[in-house]
Amino acid sequence: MENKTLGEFIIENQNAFKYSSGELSRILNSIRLAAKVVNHKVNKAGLVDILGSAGNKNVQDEDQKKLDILANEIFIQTLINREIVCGIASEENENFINVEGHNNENKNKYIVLIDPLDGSSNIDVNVSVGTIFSVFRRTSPLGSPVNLNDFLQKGVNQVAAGYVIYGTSTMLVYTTGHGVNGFTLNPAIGTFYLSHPKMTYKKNGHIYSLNEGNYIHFPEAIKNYVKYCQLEEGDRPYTSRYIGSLVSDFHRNIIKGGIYLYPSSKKKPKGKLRLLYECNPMAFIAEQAGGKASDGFNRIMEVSPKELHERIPFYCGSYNMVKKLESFMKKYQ
Ligand code: P6P
Repeated sequence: MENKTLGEFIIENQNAFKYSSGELSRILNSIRLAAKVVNHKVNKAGLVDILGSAGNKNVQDEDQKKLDILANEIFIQTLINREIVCGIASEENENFINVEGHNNENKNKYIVLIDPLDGSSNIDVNVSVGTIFSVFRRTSPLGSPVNLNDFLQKGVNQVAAGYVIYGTSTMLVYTTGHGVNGFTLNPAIGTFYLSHPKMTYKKNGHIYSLNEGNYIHFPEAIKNYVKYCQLEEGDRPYTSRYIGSLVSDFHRNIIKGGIYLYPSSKKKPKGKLRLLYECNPMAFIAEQAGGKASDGFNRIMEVSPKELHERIPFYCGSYNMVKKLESFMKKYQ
């Protein structure tokens, strides 16, 4: 029997979701549509002159690639046009967006946080990039404008999270708290098919992913952990694999087993990754796949956010590997 499509899967599982009112399904469907449009743009990038810096800087003071801007606009417009969310926050926007409904009556209850094109520094060198999204129920009263606290919720409150990886094939991987499922796009007909049902981490992986170029700036605990990974002992040495695109490194590790690390350093005391629209959604997916996500000491999804674009050290992957990393942080910190 032909593999189930993402559309069929969303409908089938809508009833399993206790708050199902169809709104969440419509959000997932609009992300599905936007992902196809961005995929088309990303795949064409080499052909059409939309590569290279757009000359602007985003809130992270990083060069904005034109595709960053395009992907951001596509996801935001797709969500706004369908009037299915009351608020949106994006890595590319300094402030969150309050979505006005018809005659200013917006009865929608969900907000979406998004990193529209993560790993964008890889765009020009034809390496996989991705989109990361996180969905919460608003905490402020229905019908009123959203406020910052709607977005500063702990990751444990997420109702859905997922990523799109624009790689050798384009995949959409997501969870609504009932496990993790991966869908591969058939570009010939523009349909996502269930290709990776019930994605689950190996408890013990043999891959570690971090930018070892920052080694001298790492905390002592991380230096010792890297040496531990490289030691000829037991099931080690591990293999070092680092693509420099979170979605790609995460995706390889959830399939093969492994740990992704973005530590704090002297240069980046809070690390580089953003808590709200990178670490929390990836942590939700990791935990739903039997893995673990930590800031080195605490469960990522228990951290109380203070700012929209705050950064946090991030260790995520196979359960026992992250546990081991945390033991190093405790012992050497
Ligand atoms: P570095 C991409 O910019 C990103 O946010 C993640 O996708 C990636 O894992 C990381 O930063 C790469 O950062 O400092 O190693 O180049």
